[in-house]
Amino acid sequence: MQLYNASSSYYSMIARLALLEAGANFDDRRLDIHFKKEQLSGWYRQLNPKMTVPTLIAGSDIYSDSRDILNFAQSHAAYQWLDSDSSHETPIRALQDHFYAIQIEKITFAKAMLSIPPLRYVFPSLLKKIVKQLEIELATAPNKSAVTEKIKLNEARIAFFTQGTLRDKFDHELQSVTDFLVQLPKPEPMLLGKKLSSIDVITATLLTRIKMIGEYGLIKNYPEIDAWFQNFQQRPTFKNADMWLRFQPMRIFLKN
Ligand SMILES: N[C@@H](CCC(=O)N[C@@H](CS)C(=O)NCC(=O)O)C(=O)O
Repeated sequence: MQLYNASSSYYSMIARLALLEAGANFDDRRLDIHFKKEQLSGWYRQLNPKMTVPTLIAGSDIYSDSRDILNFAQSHAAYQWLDSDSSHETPIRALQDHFYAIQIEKITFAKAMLSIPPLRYVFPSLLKKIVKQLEIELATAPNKSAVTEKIKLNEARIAFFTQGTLRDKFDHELQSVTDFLVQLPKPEPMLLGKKLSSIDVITATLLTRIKMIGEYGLIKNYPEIDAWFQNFQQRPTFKNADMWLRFQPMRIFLKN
């Protein structure tokens, strides 16, 4: 198995942590999504037309979304994860749906722009460059609809970053994190019971990101979830999954 992913990427962290927790062996292939923009390269588009990380190749199967990789990990783990117990299927699916509705990219970038005001100009102008490049490619691209979708996505990102009040939009998006945490039951000792589940994997990734952007204070109303997360960070898988509890700009510049 090969996992194409990026060190700083939130959805890649879900994939890394899920596969490690499932005991799956995989080649960890890191991409430079910031400078070289390898997610936009021709060879990668063949694997993942949406041009996002992560992508997992498992034999002849290709999983090009972190949720699919999470569910692949769950079937690999079989009875070792609580997900294998069908009585948990409905609540797990509902929590996964809620988690995947959180706009983490907006939260992360809005926080960065609020903290470092010049980024309000840097991010939109970088995105405009990508849109221009994709528009040039559109004429000759074999998969025109994928390129059109990517242009639309980047235009939506530019609109979010440039229109309206950033602080209000940030607060609104951050509320969805609180709404997710509120639904979690009291850990005993894992989030949904004795065994680990996919909900532990995604919640650990969410709290990792919330910590990285300096918003971990919102956990103060959830001391049991805080205690669960402190314990979770001690797991070898958490350390091996390269979870970014703090922003590491040098690693981005050094492309590792
Ligand atoms: N729904 C996708 C989202 C993946 C995604 O947005 N990945 C980001 C990094 S966290 C990415 O590849 N960004 C680069 C880009 O959009 O060009 C998933 O869950 O895998």
